Amino acid sequence: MTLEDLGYPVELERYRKDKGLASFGVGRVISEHKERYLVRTADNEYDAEIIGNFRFSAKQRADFPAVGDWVAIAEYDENKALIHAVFPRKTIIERQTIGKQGEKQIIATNIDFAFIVQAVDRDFNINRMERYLTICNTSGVEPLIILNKTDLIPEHELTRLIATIQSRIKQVPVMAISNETLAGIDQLKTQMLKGKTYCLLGSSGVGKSTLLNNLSGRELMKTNSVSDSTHKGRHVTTHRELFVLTCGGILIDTPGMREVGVADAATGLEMTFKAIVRLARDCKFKDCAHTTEIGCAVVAAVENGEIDQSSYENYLKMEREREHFESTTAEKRMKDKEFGKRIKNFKKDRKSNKY
Ligand SMILES: Nc1nc2c(ncn2[C@@H]2O[C@H](COP(=O)(O)OP(=O)(O)O)[C@@H](O)[C@H]2O)c(=O)[nH]1
Ligand SMILES: [Mg+2]
Ligand SMILES: [Zn+2]
Repeated sequence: MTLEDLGYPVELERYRKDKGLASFGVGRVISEHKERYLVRTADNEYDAEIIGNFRFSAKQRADFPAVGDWVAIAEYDENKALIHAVFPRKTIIERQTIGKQGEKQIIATNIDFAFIVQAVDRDFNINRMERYLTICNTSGVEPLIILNKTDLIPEHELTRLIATIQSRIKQVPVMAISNETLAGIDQLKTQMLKGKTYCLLGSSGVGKSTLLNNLSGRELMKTNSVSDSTHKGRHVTTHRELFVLTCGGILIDTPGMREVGVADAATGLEMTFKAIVRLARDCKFKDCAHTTEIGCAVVAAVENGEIDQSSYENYLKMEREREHFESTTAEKRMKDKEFGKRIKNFKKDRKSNKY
């Protein structure tokens, strides 16, 4: 395997030399478990850890390596290595960390395309689709909607679902597949580009791992939602999330997500809800909440059906989440600053023998 097969971009070669990292090996993080990383290089796979220095200089969670990252490593033993640096990321797919307000969690990095996977049975949910879409749009990752398990519904029902999606989500391709009958799988395969990185986004149980296996033609990933939880307990070296497919594409299977909270997703929201945001901007009222105001352009568009009511409600919900995220991080920053000041004053006072 070459680094190009793993998706290595030429730009990083420049960066590597400029930063004096040329003497280190280069690899891609293919899984992470409790600060242990599995790193794939051109001809080896390493069980890697970050150098001690790294932990001290890292200011936040996001500074640590994540699946999809390119890293500079040094081998210290057979199949063991230390990670010295994380190369700049082209894209970062992240969401609001569950239970930790104002914090972001990286799902994967250096992704070119995302497959937003939903099953056509009970999982089907356009609001959630818009959520994933917002996350993709925020990070500059090209989305593609995949409807799976089409074997479970009649043709006309599928046609209706696709029409429903397209009336609300414009300009995002929708593909229908079945892992059971393999309908649409070959077509999907031919669309995938060599050296580009794809990631699978979607709830647990929608068929992401089964799709990965079908795209690779091998049993690479354990399937069914039950095994998702057992993956967590497994040793890092047996658990992989990034795969190079025979079609040349690189595919990342992320663990299923129960919640997809949006973080600082202003750009993404604007892209996902273009029509709504545009109308809101042109609204004649200053400080309009665009909810009940008579004469508001957005309210009028919802009323005359130009904008889908549920899409609008979904937008408002995510916009509130985004605002909440922003105010919590601002608060945190303020606290950190005050804390920093107190320490500084304390040191000053100590110098002048106040203590
Ligand atoms: N009927 C049907 N079942 C599927 C299809 N794809 C996956 N499944 C089943 O759905 C369950 C969850 O699949 P899995 O790939 O583990 O989902 P993941 O959690 O998204 O990775 C498994 O029992 C699969 O066999 C499909 O196209 N049709
Ligand atoms: Mg899975
Ligand atoms: Zn308004």
